[in-house]
Amino acid sequence: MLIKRKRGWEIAEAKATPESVFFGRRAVLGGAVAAAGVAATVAATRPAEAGWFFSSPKVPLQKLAAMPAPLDKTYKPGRALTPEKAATTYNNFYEFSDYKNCWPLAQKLPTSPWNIAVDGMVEKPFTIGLEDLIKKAGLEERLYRHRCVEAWAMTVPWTGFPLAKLVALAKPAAGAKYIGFTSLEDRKVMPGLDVAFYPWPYTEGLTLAEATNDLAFLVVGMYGHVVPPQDGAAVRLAVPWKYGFKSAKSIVRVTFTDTQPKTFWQTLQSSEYGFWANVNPAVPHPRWSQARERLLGTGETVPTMIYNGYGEYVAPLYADMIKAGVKPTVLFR
Ligand SMILES: Nc1nc2c(c(=O)[nH]1)N[C@H]1C(S)=C(S)[C@@H](COP(=O)(O)O)O[C@H]1N2
Ligand SMILES: [Mo]
Repeated sequence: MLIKRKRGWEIAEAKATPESVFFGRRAVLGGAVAAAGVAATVAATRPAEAGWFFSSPKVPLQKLAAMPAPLDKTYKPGRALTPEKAATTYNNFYEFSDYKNCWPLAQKLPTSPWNIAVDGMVEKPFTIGLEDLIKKAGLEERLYRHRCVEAWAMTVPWTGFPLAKLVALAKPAAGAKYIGFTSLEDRKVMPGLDVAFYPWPYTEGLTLAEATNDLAFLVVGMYGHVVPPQDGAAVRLAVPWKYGFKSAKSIVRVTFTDTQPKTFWQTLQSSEYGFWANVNPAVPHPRWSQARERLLGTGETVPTMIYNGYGEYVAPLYADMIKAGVKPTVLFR
């Protein structure tokens, strides 16, 4: 790193992680210079480091339906929940910064009102306000494991509703096969957008079959209250059997198509990040092993599970592809 910075509360975790993993995705860009540019932007805009950890994030609370919502007990997390502070102060949100401690920057995100445009191959394109959508869909709580491609992981109580409910509202046309997701791109509040080599806006995609699997969840809350900006307010995805980058944050557009949508990480580096990105401990990232993962909060490392442990629900989605001989590096990277 060209820029020396104090990581304070991050240090223990940084020590527990090889730098190649911790800084892995930045390194691929060969971007010492670029990274320095980001660091300079962050340094210029972030509050003084002293007191970060102990000052309140001042999350603007929306008047959403009551949380915590009833817990859906179908999906067992199988391990302790990550302490809230650990999960909400160690983030990937490149629109703000490629540093994990970008949460103070994200407090500028305007989260209310929040609208989602639904377009492409649907009966009739529309825009819906989030509060309206929540009224129609209802809310429930789910305890999900989350596995970042960088080999850190967490276990989070999310509040939201199945993505399938939005798909049903959208009434996709007969030929629609995929859904593309677009994240907010707001240069006034997101300094990371100035880093021009990233293919902004952040985009992701799922097949319609994946999107209507009951596990695919649209998140508006976390730990029993409104999801904080740094975790993808006002609405984000949780697709727990895939690497974390598939779970787009701060979604403003949902587009139904008959062709596989272009995604942010695949566009940036397709040899390392694919469209499918299903978790598999046996298929390494080109630059590191995926066999184990480090839990936020405790720093403990545990074995990674295929489909992040959700195989009983999602493996059938890929059975035909596997039978047809699709390469593991296509399905699991
Ligand atoms: N718009 C947007 N969505 C995003 C990202 C991002 O940088 N921008 N990072 C992704 C990655 S790599 C992960 S691991 C998760 C992180 O979510 P968290 O910060 O709530 O843990 O968000 C995903 N969604
Ligand atoms: Mo990630």
